[in-house]
Amino acid sequence: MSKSSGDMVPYSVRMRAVDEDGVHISGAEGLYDSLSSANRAVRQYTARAMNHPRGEPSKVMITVQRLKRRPRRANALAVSTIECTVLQEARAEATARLKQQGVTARAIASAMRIIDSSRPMRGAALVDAQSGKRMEPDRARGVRATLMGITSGALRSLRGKLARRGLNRPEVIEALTLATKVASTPGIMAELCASDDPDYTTGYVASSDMGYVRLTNIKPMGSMSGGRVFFIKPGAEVAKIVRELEQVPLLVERTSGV
Ligand code: WAQ
Ligand code: MG
Repeated sequence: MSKSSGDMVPYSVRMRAVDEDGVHISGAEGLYDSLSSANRAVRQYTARAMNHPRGEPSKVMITVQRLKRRPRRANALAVSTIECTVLQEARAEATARLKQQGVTARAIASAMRIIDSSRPMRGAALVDAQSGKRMEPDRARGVRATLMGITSGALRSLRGKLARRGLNRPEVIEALTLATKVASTPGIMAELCASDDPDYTTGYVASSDMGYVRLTNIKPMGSMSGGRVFFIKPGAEVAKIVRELEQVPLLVERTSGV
């Protein structure tokens, strides 16, 4: 969980756990406005890494880093949920919404293959929204969206709103924070996500225009597959998108509707 407030230059705290083969088990991060809150986050993230449905980690890495610049600020995307009873329905809903954003059928098909892969990437694939071509420089790793968090005030407000819908969970808050950063990145048109956790079958599609649209049953229960695809505008400068995602911190400071 991430917390920060005021105008202080915050700390980024990041956690990553891997198994003995170096395969990803879990990760989390946030921005914190003091060393004491960063320290609390370190303890929470460590506990999470040790108790994860993907398995027991053989290595847990925690990074605490003071940022050199103040984060960019954004309002959280609005949250909605489409209850789908079967995978085909969830995929059809995702497809319809991505098409509305201008993503072609070919690019959507390419993205579905990525999220169905049984050995998930650490990061996201960048897929050209027109041609469906993979654009990220490292196709095994993908691109990591990082240096993001939510202010303590926005977090309180968001938890209240999510709780009224039974959605006050770290998975939702963290994915919404990430999706908000991704949607606010120039050159990115939309996102598709399915968790890589075998017992987490809800995913989402998102953009600044449609908000954060949750889709239940986007993957089969028990599946180790999952992934993220960021659809990029044809002709967008890939290096610039990667720099923004990896190096420019973003703080969610206000919530929208849930
Ligand atoms: N940047 C880019 N890609 C990432 C990042 C990141 N920081 N973190 C994870 N990914 C990719 C990677 O390929 C993972 O395998 C995949 O996304 C899924 O990550 O509203 O839990 O952390 O109920 O398993 C969404 C629904 C849950 C939440 C998403 O994703 C809700 C989730 P996970
Ligand atoms: Mg996961």
